Amino acid sequence: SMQCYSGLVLALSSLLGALALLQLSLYLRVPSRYGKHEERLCRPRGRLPARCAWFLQELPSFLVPALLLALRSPPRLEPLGCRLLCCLFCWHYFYRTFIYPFFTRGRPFPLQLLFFGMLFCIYNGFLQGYYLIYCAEYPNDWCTDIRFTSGLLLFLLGMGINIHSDLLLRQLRKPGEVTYKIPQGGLFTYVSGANYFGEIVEWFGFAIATWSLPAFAFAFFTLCCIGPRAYHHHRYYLKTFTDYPKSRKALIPFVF
Ligand code: NDX
Repeated sequence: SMQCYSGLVLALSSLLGALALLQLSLYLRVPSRYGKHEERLCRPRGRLPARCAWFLQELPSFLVPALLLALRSPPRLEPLGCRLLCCLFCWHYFYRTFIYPFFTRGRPFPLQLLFFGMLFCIYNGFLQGYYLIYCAEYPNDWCTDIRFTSGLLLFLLGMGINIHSDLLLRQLRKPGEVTYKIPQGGLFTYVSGANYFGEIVEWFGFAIATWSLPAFAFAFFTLCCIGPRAYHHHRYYLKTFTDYPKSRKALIPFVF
């Protein structure tokens, strides 16, 4: 049966950090090619409807930790913190897999990126789940620790911002439409990447609540993955709409 190999956790977390840096260097200058940054040349055969693509891509991030949690024998009942934190992770990906895709009005998604996205979700789902279920040690009163409570608060706040902002984006289109408009309302009043800002806050909250290397590595990865994308979205809007609000920042309200 499985047990905790701390060397494995260290190796996988370091690789995740390295991938984050690779992403940052790749995507600071050119954006990742999906959504509004996809090249026109791409053949329609190389794409899948956004619904299927997001469902398939994110499913492993829900399934892998959920299975690890369910199948661990003997079941890990103590401490409560481990199960709770693992459930938070699964909760986010339950939303991202079973709810978000069914409402999206996004363009068809490139198969090649879908493939890498899925690999990433398997990798990260395994790392976070394995660490929390087999390795993490928390005192029995972790649920009242300031790191757990403040992290959980940030997680929930970030998730709220992310879901609300994605909802505002979705409402910019009628079903079947694929055009881009200026996002309005909510945190979009302050930043072009309001949904990304929420997602980043969420995963840093998760990292603080778990106080773990794998979760900090994932929060850093998220920052390096969608941070540059927010910047490219911002540039796209400034280039496309002459009446784009001048005071709006790219990612962080009032700062950047
Ligand atoms: N999926 C995370 N790397 C990614 C997919 C791509 O969940 O090879 C990371 C995730 C993957 C990436 C994933 C991992 C790294 C990959 C990358 C591809 C290359 C890269 C694999 C897995 C890679 C190395 C080198 C390391 C191997 O038509 P449309 O689609 O543009 O429509 C959009 C619409 N919209 C508008 N509609 C009208 N008017 C406007 N002005 C509009 N602006 C946007 O709204 C969409 O339908 C929708 C949202 O669009 P957008 O562009 O704002 O968000 P999107 O990027 O699609 O993300 C959707 C949500 C969002 O909440 C975001 O926070 C979350 O998913 N997300 C996304 C990416 C990664 C991630 C979270 C994370 O790291 N935690």
